[in-house]
Amino acid sequence: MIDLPDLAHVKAALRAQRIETPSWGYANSGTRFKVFPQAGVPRSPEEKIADAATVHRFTGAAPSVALHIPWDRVEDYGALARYARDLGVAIGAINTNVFQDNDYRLGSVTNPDPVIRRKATDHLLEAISIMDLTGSRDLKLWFSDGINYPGQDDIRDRQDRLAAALRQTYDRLGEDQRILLEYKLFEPAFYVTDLPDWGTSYAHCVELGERATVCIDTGHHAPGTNIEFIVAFLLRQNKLGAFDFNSRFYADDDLMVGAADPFQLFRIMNEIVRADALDPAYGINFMLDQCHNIEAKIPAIIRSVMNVQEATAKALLVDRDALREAQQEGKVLEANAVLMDAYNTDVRPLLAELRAEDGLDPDPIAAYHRSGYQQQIEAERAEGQQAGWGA
Ligand code: RM4
Ligand code: MN
Repeated sequence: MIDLPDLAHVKAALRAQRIETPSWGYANSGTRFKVFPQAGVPRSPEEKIADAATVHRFTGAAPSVALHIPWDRVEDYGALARYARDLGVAIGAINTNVFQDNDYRLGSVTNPDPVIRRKATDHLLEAISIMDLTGSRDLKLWFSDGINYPGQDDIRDRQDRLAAALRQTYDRLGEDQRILLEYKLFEPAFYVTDLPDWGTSYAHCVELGERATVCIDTGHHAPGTNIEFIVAFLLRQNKLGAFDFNSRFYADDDLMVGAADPFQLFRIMNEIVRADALDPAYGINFMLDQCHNIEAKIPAIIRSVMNVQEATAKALLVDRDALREAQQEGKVLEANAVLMDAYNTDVRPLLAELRAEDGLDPDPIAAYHRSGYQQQIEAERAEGQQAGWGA
């Protein structure tokens, strides 16, 4: 008989868990074929923050919201941060955007034209100024830079240009600020992407220094990539800074985390628990980076937070002593069974109990639907321009 880990310990770990939601997840989104607008979608950064605060109100686990510049550009960032604080959430990572300007056809920080490289780097520096005003710790960098045809540009020169822009950005960071460097295999570039994988991101982070760490977007790999290996490796090197959680069946699908492959999410969280890296004090930012193209947005984000909690609870239930013993003794099937026992445990009653103990509704989605918030935003936000990828 396997001893289950002490439940008080499991509950304490789950209570401490924090998941950051993305402002753009509340806005309209779609594919290149069609964006289907939804009633009640925010028209401003403030309304996105209000929705994020609502997710936090029902889950108790999502106390920060990531912004995306320029989609969330405002006159007064200090006021925006105060607005968020009054609603019970903090401004999280600042995401930069050097992929939507006409100037970036041949790249942003890796563009062959130094004037365009300057403009792109200035945007990254501007994002740090916004962090100064909002109190954000994390600067998230994702570059769509790359080339489509062999010979189009010099692969190595582009690495030099990337390194130079990252250096300038890193040197501008305040003491408590850091860079989260994201990578993505392909799209929009189809031949070379300048930051295609975790190894490239890791190497640039090592070159930059302690305050540069890798961000793993779970949708940014080749099919079949073993993401938990990347997690384990980066944790061992102290270079895992963040996740952009989502799930995918094919490419960068940006579906709800844990929807396409809940077992993969469990395997990832298992490495996190193995490294004792769950607590916010460890410094990993567990963010969502998702788009809800056809499903209702706020319930989808609540669902996503719950999916991460469920995978985490299962990872916390792994009997570490039994696992280690089986591993040491080379008992392959027994070791695998320890993991599967935890994965196959229904943790929903445990999470419901935890929420009830904390004064939350045990069923956050049902509570959201009962709350009237959706009807309220649909009425209040009937007029005006809904937020989307361009605003
Ligand atoms: C990019 C990347 C970034 C996110 C934007 C919206 O593909 O994943 O993390 O900020 O999308
Ligand atoms: Mn991402």
